[in-house]
Order: sequence, then C-alpha cells, then structure tokens
Amino acid sequence: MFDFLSRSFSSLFSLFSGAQALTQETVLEFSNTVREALLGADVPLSVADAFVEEVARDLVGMKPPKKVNPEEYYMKIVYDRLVAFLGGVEGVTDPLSKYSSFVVMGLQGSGKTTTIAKLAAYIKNKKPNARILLSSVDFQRPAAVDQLEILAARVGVDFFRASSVDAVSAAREVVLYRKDAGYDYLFLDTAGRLHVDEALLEELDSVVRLVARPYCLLVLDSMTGQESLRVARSFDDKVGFDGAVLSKTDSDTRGGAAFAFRYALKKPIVFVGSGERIEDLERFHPDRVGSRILGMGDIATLVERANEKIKEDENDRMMRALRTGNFTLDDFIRQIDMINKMGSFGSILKYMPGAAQFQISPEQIAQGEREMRRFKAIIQSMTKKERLMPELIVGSRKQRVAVGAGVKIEDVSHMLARFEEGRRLFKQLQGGRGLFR
Ligand SMILES: Nc1nc2c(ncn2[C@@H]2O[C@H](COP(=O)(O)OP(=O)(O)OP(=O)(O)O)[C@@H](O)[C@H]2O)c(=O)[nH]1
Ligand SMILES: [Mg+2]
Repeated sequence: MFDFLSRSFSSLFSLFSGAQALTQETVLEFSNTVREALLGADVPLSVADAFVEEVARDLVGMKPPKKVNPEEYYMKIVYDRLVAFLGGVEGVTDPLSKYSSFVVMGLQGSGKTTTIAKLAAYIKNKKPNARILLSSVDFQRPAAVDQLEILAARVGVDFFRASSVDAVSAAREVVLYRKDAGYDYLFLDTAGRLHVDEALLEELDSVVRLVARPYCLLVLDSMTGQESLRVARSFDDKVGFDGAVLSKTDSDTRGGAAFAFRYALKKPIVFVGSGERIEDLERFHPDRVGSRILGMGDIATLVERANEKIKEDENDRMMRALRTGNFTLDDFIRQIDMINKMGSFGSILKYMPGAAQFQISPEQIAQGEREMRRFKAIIQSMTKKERLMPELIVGSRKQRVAVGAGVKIEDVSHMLARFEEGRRLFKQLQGGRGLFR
C-alpha cells in the first residue's frame, strides 16, 4: 500500500547529500516535493500542508553533528516527524488486551465480517483458551448472518444467532447470551449501507448503547481513498468509534487514507487487513510504516509474521542472525523454510528495504521460488563443517556437493555467491542504519 509513497520519498534524500546546515531554499524544495508526493497519494490538501509545515519547522537551520552523514541525519528528522504524524513510536496499545466487547461498523463491503473472523483468529492464536463469541445484528443482507456463522466455524470459535431480526432487539439477546454463557470476548457484526445514512447510524447507536464498555471499531476500505475519511467522520459524529481497521491494504491503493487518518480523525488505526485470508491481519505500527515509507524496509513486521508460524527459539536465533549479520548457511536454510512457511516469496518481498523501487514480475517470483528450492538441496548436501565455513567449498568438495544435490557445479557457485551477497546486505543493514535501530 505504501509503495507509491515509498517510491516518491526514497529518492528525496539525495537533496540533502553534502548539505550541512539547511538553507530555506533546500527546505522549500524538499517541502514542495514531499507535498506533491502526498497529494499524488491522495492525501487531502489540508493534511499534506500540515505535514509539510511540521517537517519544515523541524528541518530549518538544523545542522548534522560532526561525523554524521547529513543525508541520514535529515532522514532521521523526517522519519521522527512521520512516525509522530502516524501515531507515535509507542503506537497504540492493542485494544484486544484491554477490551472484551467489540462492535464492528463500517460501510457495506468494507470488510467488517472478514475482519471479525481475522480478529477472532488473532486472539485464538495468542490465547488458545480464550472463549470467543461472534454474533451479528446485520439483517440488511439475507446471507450476512450465515456468512459470519460459516467464518466462526472455520476459525473454530462460537457463534450465536439471535431469534429476533430487528437489530436492536437482537443486540439485547446477544448481550444477555454472552453474559450468561460467560464469554471472554464478544464481536458484534453490524449492517453496512452503501452510503452513510441517518437511519443506519441511529440504529447503530442504539446497538452500541446496549453493550457494556464496548470498543467500537470502524472498518475502512483503504481503496476508497479520501472518501473513507468523510465516512469515518460521519460515523464518529453520529455514533463515535475508538479505533479503525484499515482493510484491503493489499490492493493497489496509494496509502493516502492511511497516512491522513490519524491526523484527520485523531483516532488510531489499530490493525490493517492485508488480504482475503483469515490470517491476513497485522497490527498497525507507525514506526514500521514510517520506515517502509522512507524505503528503509520493515524487517520487524517480516519477522513478526514468521513468529506466528515458527517456534520461538528458532525465530530468536533468526532475529539475532539478521541483526548481527552473523549469518551462516544453516541460518540460510532456516530462512528458506521460514519463507516457505510464511507464504509466497512475493508477499514477503514488499517488506524488504528498498523493495518499492523494484518492479518484480510473477515470473521473477516463480524463478526465485525455484531457486530457493535448489539452494536448499545444495546446502543439505554439505557437511556440518562446510555449512559453517562455506569458504571450504572448492574443487572436489564443490563437485561432491553438486552431485549430492543433483545440480551443476555452477549452481553451487551461484548459491554461494548469493549467500555472500545476502550476508553483506544484512551487515549493511546493521551498520548503515545505525541511527534507526
Ligand atoms: N483483498 C482483500 N480483500 C478483503 C479484505 N478484507 C475483506 N476483503 C474482501 O472484501 C469483501 C467484503 O468483505 P466483507 O467482510 O463481507 O465486508 P462487510 O463489510 O462485512 O460487507 P457487508 O456485510 O456486505 O456490509 C470480501 O470479498 C472480502 O473477502 C482485505 O484486507 N484484502
Ligand atoms: Mg458483513
């Protein structure tokens, strides 16, 4: 979703290379370029202006300390401002750890029902013993309630169907049932309309009032761009909500709504939906998004995704290896397995530093996947010692490994070269980005 902004931002910092104290002119040039990039990403004018003004205020007259690379120094200033703008370094506490009743609202088709299933799966993954109840007061569409029931079964959580088909009476039934049965979590699905309308909002307000200490979650379709900010505002005026889930961030959107949301609504984005599958839900971390926008990559989210599928200790090792650049062929093979467990190679690439600058085709991705399988076979035919000291693999050893893996000698050389490249990249990440980690 942030590829567009990332592409625009990552070239910007060359303006600062060699710059010492920033002049008004450099700051102005920078501001104009940023402003254009934001408008291009469908950020509303007032928000783009506000951001640019804040950054300019931070930058004017600043001077990098001795020995600090000016480009990095100014990038860090922009990064800090960007993160603050998106919600701050601490981000927001996970509402799932503080609240137990969630009312999910939004326009028709925004992704409410899917998001509920994703949230239920998210909790279940973290707390396997939590008792979770899903229920719906969406009687707009005949199949809406069934859809939630099917999803509840798929996630493996409970579902309750009210006997009434009037939203307010049904909500009353749901609340009573939840209380009697003693569920830890309740997620209440509500009806969407194609446009914001008064009757819907009034009904919704009555439903929300029946729930004790509800966390109201607005689901916003990121594909609707600026329009989604207007939708959010009318839900807030009439019903009020606590936080938002930005859905469909995997679609080809320019990220404007996500960028502007916090500033325009003064409410946090707590999660983002990144695909149609139940597991396609991520926390929204302003600092990670900030580094993704500035083209610094998002290793932390990448590793977090892996976390869900991979044993903790294995993952800790990997994080350490990634951080220190102390990466062996055994780590390499583990990384290949990790990538396979996480999903497709393509879905992971977008988290890598600078990924937005490359346009990667499906053929290239398929080739990458074939290559990884070949690499794995090659590494598996090496001895333990060879894996720790790849420089040993020359001459007859190389031949033996090639035969063992059923590949050509050149394939072994190629794999070793790629491995070295990867190792260097991680070392650079560790060293070069010192200011940010
Ligand atoms: N690509 C993508 N599709 C999504 C995402 N979230 C939801 N969808 C899809 O969007 C469509 C609508 O999702 P629903 O969850 O049914 O939306 P809703 O808000 O409950 O819709 P109504 O109940 O009709 O108001 C479905 O086809 C979902 O698969 C997402 O994060 N990414
Ligand atoms: Mg629905």
